[in-house]
Amino acid sequence: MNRTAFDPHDVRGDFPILSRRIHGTPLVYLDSAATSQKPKRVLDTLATFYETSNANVHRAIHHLGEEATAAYEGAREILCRFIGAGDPTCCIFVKNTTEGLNLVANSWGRSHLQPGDEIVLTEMEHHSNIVPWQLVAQERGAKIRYVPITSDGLLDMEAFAGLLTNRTRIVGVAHASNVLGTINPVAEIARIAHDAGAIVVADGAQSVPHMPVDVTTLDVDFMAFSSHKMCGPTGAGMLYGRKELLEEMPPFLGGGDMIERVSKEGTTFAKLPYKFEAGTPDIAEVVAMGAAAEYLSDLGLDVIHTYETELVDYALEQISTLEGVRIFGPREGRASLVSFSFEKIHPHDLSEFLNQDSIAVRAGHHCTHILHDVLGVPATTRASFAFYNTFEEIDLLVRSCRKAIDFFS
Ligand code: 7TS
Repeated sequence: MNRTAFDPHDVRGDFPILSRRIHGTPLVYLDSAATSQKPKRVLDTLATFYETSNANVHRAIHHLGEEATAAYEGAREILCRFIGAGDPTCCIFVKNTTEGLNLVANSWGRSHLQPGDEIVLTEMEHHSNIVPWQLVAQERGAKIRYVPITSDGLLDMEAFAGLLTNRTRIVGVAHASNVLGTINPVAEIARIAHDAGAIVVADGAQSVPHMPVDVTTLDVDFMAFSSHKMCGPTGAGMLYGRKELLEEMPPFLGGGDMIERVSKEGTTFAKLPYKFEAGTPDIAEVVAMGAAAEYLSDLGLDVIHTYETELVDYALEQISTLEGVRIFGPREGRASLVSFSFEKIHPHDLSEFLNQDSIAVRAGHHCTHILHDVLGVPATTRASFAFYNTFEEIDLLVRSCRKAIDFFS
């Protein structure tokens, strides 16, 4: 295999946690889809903010208040560029992908859905792009339809087109599946959905950290993603929304910072993006999320994507040599994770076994019950990669799986 020039050893030193040994063995962290590790630049940004600039935002006239506000708004501009949004006022800080998707369901969904309207989701959605829609559908009397997946783990695009009706209001789709690794053709989905008069809500949790994502080219109406999966801290995330939609949407949460004027008679709301940012935000985390986006941009999202594609191709090749393994998802064009199972080993037993070799993977349903029902397995084992992972770590994973197969047979 002809590999790219990117060398993960050049960046591993940026991540203090990667030099940990657990029970005397070097850590092999293969759970970045759950949460990524954080480089020193992000950790330093958090500490420096608290050590030098800590103050609340958008209120104090004093020097620290101005510095904190500038850092917070600076992060919004960095992230706006990072996802090609064009207009920072369309970029709303939330606490994670889940909150971003709940914002859309509660604000746009509750104010637009009528009884008999339809929401189209896919069978591979994470619960955070299902449950908020189920809640609002129940309240508004709307119906949910699910786009089936093919045996290769791709969306059945013909079935998708067939599910759209003149009652379809919303299409919700994961840009990249956290279990199958499938990268869905979001631009094509948006074109078809828009032709049918529906809006598109994309879940970018597993795509934004790993590949160049441009919301303008994809032409989505909303996209949510989390800081903690893109080398940033927990507690921060972003919802991008199309301006015309955000402007006419009612607020999601009410409180300080999101108002223009409050009187006994009622309240008028602040302009975008503040209408959707009630209360004191996760200021330091947002600032450090900006540092994470800059760190990834400096490495190059195209470089990251190319390298991670090589990693996942190698992982697929090696894992497929294991006796009795079933691998889920497409063989090509996928995000950097592999979910697999063995008929005779429970995924929890396997992950416990791997843990003894200091290898961290995730086992379970990965918040995708509907997908696991369709796949016909209660749980899978998932190894998920980031650019700081190495080919040698995949060899260690496969070697440890082989030991587990011997042990459990
Ligand atoms: N959407 C997808 C596709 C995800 O993978 C996740 C988290 C979420 C949404 C929710 O993100 P949060 O930051 O709001 O929690 N996925 C996983 C996972 O696969 N393992 O742990 C969390």
